[in-house]
Amino acid sequence: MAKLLLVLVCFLVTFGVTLIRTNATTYTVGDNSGWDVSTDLETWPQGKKFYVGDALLFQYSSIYSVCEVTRENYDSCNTSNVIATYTDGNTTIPLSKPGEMYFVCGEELYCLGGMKLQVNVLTNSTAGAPQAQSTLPQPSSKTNSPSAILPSTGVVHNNGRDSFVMVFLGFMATMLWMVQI
Ligand SMILES: *[C@@H]1O[C@H](CO)[C@@H](O)[C@H](O)[C@H]1NC(C)=O
Ligand SMILES: *[C@@H]1O[C@H](CO)[C@@H](O)[C@H](O)[C@H]1NC(C)=O
Ligand SMILES: *[C@@H]1O[C@H](CO)[C@@H](O)[C@H](O)[C@H]1NC(C)=O
Ligand SMILES: CC(=O)N[C@H]1CO[C@H](CO)[C@@H](O)[C@@H]1O
Repeated sequence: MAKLLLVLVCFLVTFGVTLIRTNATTYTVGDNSGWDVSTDLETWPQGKKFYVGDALLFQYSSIYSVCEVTRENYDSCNTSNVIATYTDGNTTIPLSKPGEMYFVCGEELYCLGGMKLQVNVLTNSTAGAPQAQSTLPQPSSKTNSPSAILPSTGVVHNNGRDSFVMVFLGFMATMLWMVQI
């Protein structure tokens, strides 16, 4: 019985970690309005948390472009020296490192008209999840408490972002506990 349980726990942990790791979010900039001079791009990022591993999807018409720029050039809408330029109309930009990222429209006038975006990319994602393995129960352990069986609390530290996973793992832990009795 203990062996079966261990296998189940291993499976769950693996499954849970996979679930967390594949939970990268792609944000469509401006939502349905897209990357457009009429979109309120200043308020769009508010209330959102961008993590390393997420991505921004810029959707825009061919009169626009997307330029990643430095902070100085963002402030002044200076696109003479950009980090990267995209013009394909449907651009996915991965948020691969923490820190501020700045985007403007390549047309200075649109940029001055508010077509610019600043996002703060956070590190507090679940990338370090495998640490949960160190708390796996020993096969000889005779504990009956669900909290001892499932090390899920060690997995997630990001303000309820993956609360679905937590609830799911908690549910499975309870199920396991009942099966064991
Ligand atoms: C724009 O930035 C470049 C270098 O980043 C600088 O050489 C140029 O003077 C700037 N242009 C304006 C109008 O500020
Ligand atoms: C735009 O890109 C996204 C992600 O790469 C893709 O899912 C979507 O189908 C694309 N849309 C169009 C209109 O090409
Ligand atoms: C992670 O989030 C906590 C609070 O939720 C915060 O105190 C901490 O500074 C964050 N760490 C990083 C690296 O962002
Ligand atoms: C499956 C899963 O956990 N999805 C979550 C991914 O993260 C977003 C927010 O960042 C949640 O809304 C999803 O529920």
